[in-house]
Amino acid sequence: MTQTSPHPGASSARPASPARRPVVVIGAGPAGLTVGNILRAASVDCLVLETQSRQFIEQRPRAGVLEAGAVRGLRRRGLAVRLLEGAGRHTTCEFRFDGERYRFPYTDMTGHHHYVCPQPLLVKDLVHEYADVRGGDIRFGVRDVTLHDTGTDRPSVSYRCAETGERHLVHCDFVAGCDGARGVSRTALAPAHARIARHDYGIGWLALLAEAPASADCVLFGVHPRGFAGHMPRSAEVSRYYLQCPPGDDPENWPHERVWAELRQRLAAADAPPLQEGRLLEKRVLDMHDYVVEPMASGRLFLAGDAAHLTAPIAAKGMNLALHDAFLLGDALAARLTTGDDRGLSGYSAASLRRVWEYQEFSQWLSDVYHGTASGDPYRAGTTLARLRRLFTSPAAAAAFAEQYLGTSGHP
Ligand code: RFL
Repeated sequence: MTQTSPHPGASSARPASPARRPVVVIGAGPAGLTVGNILRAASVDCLVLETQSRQFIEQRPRAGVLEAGAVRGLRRRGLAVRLLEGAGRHTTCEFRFDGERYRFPYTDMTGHHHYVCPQPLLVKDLVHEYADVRGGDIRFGVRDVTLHDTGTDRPSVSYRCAETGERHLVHCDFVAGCDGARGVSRTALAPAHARIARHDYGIGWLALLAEAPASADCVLFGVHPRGFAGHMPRSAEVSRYYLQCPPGDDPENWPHERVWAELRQRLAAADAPPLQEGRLLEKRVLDMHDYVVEPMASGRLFLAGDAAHLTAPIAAKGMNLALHDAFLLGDALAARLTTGDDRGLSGYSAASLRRVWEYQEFSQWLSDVYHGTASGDPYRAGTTLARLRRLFTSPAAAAAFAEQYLGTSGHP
């Protein structure tokens, strides 16, 4: 069993790269920072390597909705406690189709709700806790991160230092690959042992951030023959919108006027208040696709979050899954390195993948609902509307949807 070494301190007077750490965590997103924080709380030393600057990751806009289970998991580990105390809550969502509004008050139905938590705020909080409070070692702006010998008992990770350009090699017992969809960890999995399942929806979403207050008191889903439109209130100043578009579309094809005209049409419904329009702060096209790596571990390398699986933002599950993985992996690594208990690590991949596949299936289901009426296929349009109406006429169908939407299905 590996002994943890005394910790050298936080970020200010940064010592030279360590020669050895029990764990090297690659990537400082929600997954990597949560794993790092759990390890530090257990007095296990680790090194977090991140290609971007601290300022960049603390401002990168992405997710905004956390499930109650993820919030419980963070609280239990003493993470983001104050941030989440002040977080807003979503209790209802509203579907708009056939020119009507259909409210879905899931908290009244189930007692559960979502938390509004912009990802940059969570990341900022997790970096602060890891580096400034728990004294964790983190290197920003690193280059050319390379994993070595992860199939052996003596893995290592090398990287180029941001300031000096020097190459460093860090020996470790375990590597946590938390470097997201575009990282390098996934490529280090032994090809003979890992399978990547992929799905392409053939659909794009224009993801927009508007400098405008919310246009509704809850999340809106517009299911329209011209394409899906979504609205997610974020803060008093900024709101998120989505517009279905062709995959690979150029955001420049969507000038201000076209965006708002299209949102007005797709979110139109009887008695709906007008949209609060504003300057567009972000405009990017996301091609909707999913992948799942199975198993999520090989030798001494364990993947977590988007590095292991991508769920298109259709069902807003990615950050929640990343945190779920990180809780399991952080706890398992801490148990292995402090008591020698190996059970968490050996069951990690199977336990994570159960929830991953559950959310993949929900994402498929929801994609059919969101995009069916715009498919050009009258048969799909008809079945989509039948599904939607059932949510508002069948308590059993409503309960099943609420369970998956809230992430409470089969989970305490
Ligand atoms: P991240 O957040 O991508 O973090 C990975 C980190 O690794 C760094 N990195 C490397 N570091 C070292 N070496 C390398 N070679 C590296 N390569 C990359 C990166 O710079 C980065 O800092 O992955 P993580 O931690 O797995 O977290 C996943 C979530 O970020 C992601 O699933 C969510 O953002 C998805 N998502 C949503 N999830 C939700 O649960 N609810 C939502 O409402 C929601 N909305 C969204 C979303 C994702 C979106 N985009 C942009 C894809 C909305 C959008 C628009």
